[in-house]
Amino acid sequence: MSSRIHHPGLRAKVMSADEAAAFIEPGSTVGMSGFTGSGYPKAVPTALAERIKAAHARGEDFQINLHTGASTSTEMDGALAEADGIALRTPFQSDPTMRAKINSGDIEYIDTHLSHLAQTVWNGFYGPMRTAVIEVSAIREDGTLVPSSSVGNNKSWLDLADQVILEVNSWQSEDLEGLHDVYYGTALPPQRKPIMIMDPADRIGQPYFECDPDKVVAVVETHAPDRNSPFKPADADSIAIARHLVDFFEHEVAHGRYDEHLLPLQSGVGNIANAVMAELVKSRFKGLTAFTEVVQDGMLDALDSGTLRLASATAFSLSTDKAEEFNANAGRYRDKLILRTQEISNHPELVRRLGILAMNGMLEADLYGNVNSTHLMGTTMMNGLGGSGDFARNAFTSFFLTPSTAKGGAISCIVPMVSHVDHTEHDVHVVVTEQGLADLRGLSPKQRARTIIDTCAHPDYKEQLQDYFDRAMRDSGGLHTPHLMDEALAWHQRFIETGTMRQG
Ligand code: 0RQ
Repeated sequence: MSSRIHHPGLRAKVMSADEAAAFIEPGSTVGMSGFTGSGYPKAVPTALAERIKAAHARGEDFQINLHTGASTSTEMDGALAEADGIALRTPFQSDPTMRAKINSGDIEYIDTHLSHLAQTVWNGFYGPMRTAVIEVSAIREDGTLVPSSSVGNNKSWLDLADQVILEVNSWQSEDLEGLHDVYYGTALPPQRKPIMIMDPADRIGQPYFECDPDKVVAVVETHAPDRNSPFKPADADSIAIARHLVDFFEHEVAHGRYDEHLLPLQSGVGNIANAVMAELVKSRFKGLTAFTEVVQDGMLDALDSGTLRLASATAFSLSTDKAEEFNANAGRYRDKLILRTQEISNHPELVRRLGILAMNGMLEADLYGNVNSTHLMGTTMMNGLGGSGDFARNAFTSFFLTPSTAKGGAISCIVPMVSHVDHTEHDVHVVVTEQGLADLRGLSPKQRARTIIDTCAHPDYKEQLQDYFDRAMRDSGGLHTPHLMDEALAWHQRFIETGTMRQG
């Protein structure tokens, strides 16, 4: 029996993952833990997928609606999608099988701002939540729960669900205890109060989840690592993008808009975000803070080097090696890391007050600075917008980053008109590609278009974009935001038909 379960009543509820999965009913709504590959339940989802497959083999219907914090893993999202066990998924995913079934129309997916999901579930828009399946790193004697490597929406799922299944994962470091800040002060309007965070280091909650032990129907013990996908070594484009950003930070300090400690950083997921942290570690900046969603490898390095003094997030998203290293030294980070509930880590009130520098990846931007983060060629879901919108709209400066081309140059990531809009031109201050950085602040639409073509477009597409813009200036109905409406999305159609956006 695990030494991590200190509550006698809950110790008596330990059972196998198969037995626990039997509590989940067909057609019900389930809230599971998990955020960018960390802190998701490791055993019950796989057991549930097997149960669903067996039910389907008997000719019975069995699907659930699934809410999480964000993306999980192949053994959770992948297994449940593979089993055709999901009717509805929110709010973010990145698993290839889940993505394929969303795009084939077999799974309904609602892509939503990560800070919004809990309140929409509290408000009943998705119906009642029957079961919560939550990974924790320990159960304390009084029944409170030590969170694991992500906090996400777990507090809300534990509060809302009729019944709770806990997974206690002894792979998670015991030194995580004390690192989390779970806020119980959120209320619905008109009872809302200000959220009293003035500095990313402020703590306003408690390190544990509350959970009525009588609601817990099963406790499952696991010893399994998080998903921990490896990062590719930074490529030339990522390094160039990161360098443009660090130069820009120097420029803003010189103009007195940021001080020597810049402003709290939010950095999205992926290799570019890691490269940005690596360039910051090489720079002269020290004592910075991060108020962000996810702690990646680069952020731990920045904490080690003193580049960052503190990082506040809702989850880890570490490579395998870094996760092992972190687990061996978690105590060292106790005063430098805070994991919060995602409605607080991503809260627009806090993003605006703290003056966040928000850096997020994108698929494409258009001449006017509208950004598509989610839809390939306008119709195919990639991952979801995640927290990018929570941060971008309220950021002090919102940056969107991408290589200038994709698919070996067949796609220009700067297009006349984006094929789907996640972030409007009003929320996008700076666009960065390896070619350069376009500072759009204070520019009118036509000025923005000229700046983006000049600084961000790949040389292979510059002339084509300039030609489009020149003809739009001549033939557009209105000249505030000039477009050729019959041609604005022709680049995407050309790619679909010929495999390239290049004109013949
Ligand atoms: O596909 O690997 O098959 O070639 O898209 O592109 O360049 O590797 O970029 O991994 O940084 O992802 C927007 C998806 C960028 C990510 C997105 C193809 C490209 C490649 C990935 P291949 P890259 P990244 C807070 C922030 C939304 C969530 C978010 C994302 C693949 O940043 O999910 O911001 N963002 N969260 O070839 C067609 C284009 C393309 C394209 C690239 N224009 N058209 N395909 N690709 N550009 C954190 C959280 O919320 C959790």
